[in-house]
Amino acid sequence: MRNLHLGFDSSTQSLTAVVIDLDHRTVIYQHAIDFHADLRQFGADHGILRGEDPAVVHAPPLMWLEALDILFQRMRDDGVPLGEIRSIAGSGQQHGSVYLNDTAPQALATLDPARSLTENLAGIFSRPTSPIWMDSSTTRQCREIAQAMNTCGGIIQATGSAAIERFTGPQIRKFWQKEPHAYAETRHIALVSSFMCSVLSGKIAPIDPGDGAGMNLMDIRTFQWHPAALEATAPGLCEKLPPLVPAASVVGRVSAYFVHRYGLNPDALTVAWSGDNPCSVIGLGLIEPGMVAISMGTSFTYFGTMADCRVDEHGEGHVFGSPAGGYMTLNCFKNGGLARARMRDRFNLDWNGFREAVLQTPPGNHGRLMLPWFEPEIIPKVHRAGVKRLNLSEDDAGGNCRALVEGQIMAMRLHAGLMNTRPTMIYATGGASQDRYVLQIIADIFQCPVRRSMISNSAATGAAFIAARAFHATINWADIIRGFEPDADKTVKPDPATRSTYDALLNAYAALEKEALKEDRQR
Ligand code: XUL
Repeated sequence: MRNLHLGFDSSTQSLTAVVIDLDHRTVIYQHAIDFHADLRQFGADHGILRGEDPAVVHAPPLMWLEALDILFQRMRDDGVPLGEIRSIAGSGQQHGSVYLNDTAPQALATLDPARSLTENLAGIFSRPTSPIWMDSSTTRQCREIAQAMNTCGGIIQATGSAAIERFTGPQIRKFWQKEPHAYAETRHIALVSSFMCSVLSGKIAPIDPGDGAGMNLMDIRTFQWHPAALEATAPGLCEKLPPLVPAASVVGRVSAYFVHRYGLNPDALTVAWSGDNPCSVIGLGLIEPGMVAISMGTSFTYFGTMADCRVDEHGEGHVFGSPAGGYMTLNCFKNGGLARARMRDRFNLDWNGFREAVLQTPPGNHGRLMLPWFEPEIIPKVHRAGVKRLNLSEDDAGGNCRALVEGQIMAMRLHAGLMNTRPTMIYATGGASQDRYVLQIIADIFQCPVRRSMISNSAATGAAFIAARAFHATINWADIIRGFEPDADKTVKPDPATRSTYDALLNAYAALEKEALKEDRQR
């Protein structure tokens, strides 16, 4: 039997599977189901449901289940040796929560392989939709939780993050306040990650410290539920949450449903899932403290590992448990990939056209600037969406496209937060990292070499590494990930001639941002 391990990534817009062969250090298969293209019947637009209130952003969990069935079917049709997979883990979009009633454990344990997952599990939800990380409708609940936590050292010291709108605790509090009956009917609250793991395992699955830290509910030092934070959030919460377990813990064996329906090995282990950012830390090989990555997916994130728990008292950055042990820090920018797509569409371009537009203007864009806030932003905290321009006409395609890309990267440098020291190497991943010109802009703005990771699905690949690590408990992390990254020279070096241009532009950007934030607070 081969040494195969499967990692999933249940992200905002797609569900991806990556299968690795640990003996041969190769990714033998990867495939994604795109929710927008393949699962329109669930009514979501690019994987998300919007309410009348633009701050409310949910997703239908049944869509994720249907995607899981389709993906397994696809793997089987593509000849993936599913019977030789030894362990399965996964990555989930962080913070999103799934609400289950008391029929869930029995339904999960007795899945009928003759019916689809959506048919089997349609009745287990006490809330039909799941608030996800793009939801920013819980400002009031954040304030209440932060206030209640002031008596015990503050929410940042306790949980590693300020009370943040998209984090699970404030979302749970809002649910309890607005829909107390549905909250009372909720027997189990899962994260996207632990929900998907529950389905694979046939039982309610635990939460790991990587994803648990994104809830405003976990003690960031002990990796246990924080009693005061639970109390500040909603009554009876402790009984509704699953246990927290160390990263890469074995949960059990794969549910018989997947054995009978798709031919998985009944002995295949299921392993606790984590958040997409913690999984990317592993997928990118950031196991040494000080390594930094920029991930450019739906959101843009700036993250890296650190040995000790240092929290950001300004409340912008977050500290999560790293699956490799120790900690990771994370800054999340909501106006990432979707903002790029909006700008591309605004000028009717494809990605080649977008690149050509950017390259029409030189680094620094002759001082033309944009604050790319198509959506309310997470860092810096912007309540009301609105793109701001300086020296830039709305119709100037080249100027706007470059100003967007430069603005997104300058925001990362400006808010590097906890990772305040200048990085010595940045690993880039996610869709936009395919473009060399984007890497050059990152290298120039940070004046630091940038390497595009050749691991194309870093979160799903990280999850496959986590699965392998759980199976081979005696192999250390360095030995699990060694050899997967081809070592061709793909480092993009900064152009020193751009240093002063970008230093000046960054000052102008910071001033523009300060002014816009003042205005946002006044509105
Ligand atoms: C991280 C965050 C996003 C999601 C995207 O805090 O909100 O990066 O994890 O899937």
